[in-house]
Amino acid sequence: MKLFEINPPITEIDLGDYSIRSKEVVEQFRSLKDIHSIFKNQSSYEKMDPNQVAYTVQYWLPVKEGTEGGLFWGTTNLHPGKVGGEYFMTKGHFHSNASRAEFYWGVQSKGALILMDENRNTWVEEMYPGSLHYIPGSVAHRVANIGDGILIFGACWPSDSGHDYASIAENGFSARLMEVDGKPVLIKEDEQETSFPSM
Ligand code: PAN
Ligand code: ZN
Repeated sequence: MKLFEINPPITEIDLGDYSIRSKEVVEQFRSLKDIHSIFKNQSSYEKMDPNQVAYTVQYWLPVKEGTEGGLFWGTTNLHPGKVGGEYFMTKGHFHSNASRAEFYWGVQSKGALILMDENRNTWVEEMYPGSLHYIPGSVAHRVANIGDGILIFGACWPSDSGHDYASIAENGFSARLMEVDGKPVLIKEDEQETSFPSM
């Protein structure tokens, strides 16, 4: 007698590299030229290949963007590199729906999660395979690759979070993660120099 059917899941992740296999997956590609204005040293950027990959993201969006109560899932592959001593990093954003929180976790290689609250206090959490990060609402988040290989991290956030990139494009974070004597150091922005070229 057949009591119930066991269906295959509609989505799978590879437990090695966290790549997602799903019908609803959306791929995003960011080259250096797409994100160059987030870096301090534009003259160093001018000497680099603008088409080199900075990061790719796979988004699994099982519900429509903006749905209350739903969840989204993402895997980011952030390439290693530096622009004038500043590590390759994601654009970074606040959530438009400010109360919405997020989980990040490290999958491969070494990273730094740069967090900034609404009062522009900035701090950093180390990322490594197995590190787990709770990003509260109203906290901007960006990740820098401080290792030698491709940094992979996972993310899960509410489907009605939205992404506010404009505030970061306009005002940046209040500190930058730079390599100094071979080590990552968080350097506060000079308050006079907080304006960024718009993206
Ligand atoms: C992540 C990010 C992803 C890329 O899924 O969207 O890592 O970073 P940027 O969006 O800052 O370019 C997330 O935080 N979602 O909310
Ligand atoms: Zn987010």
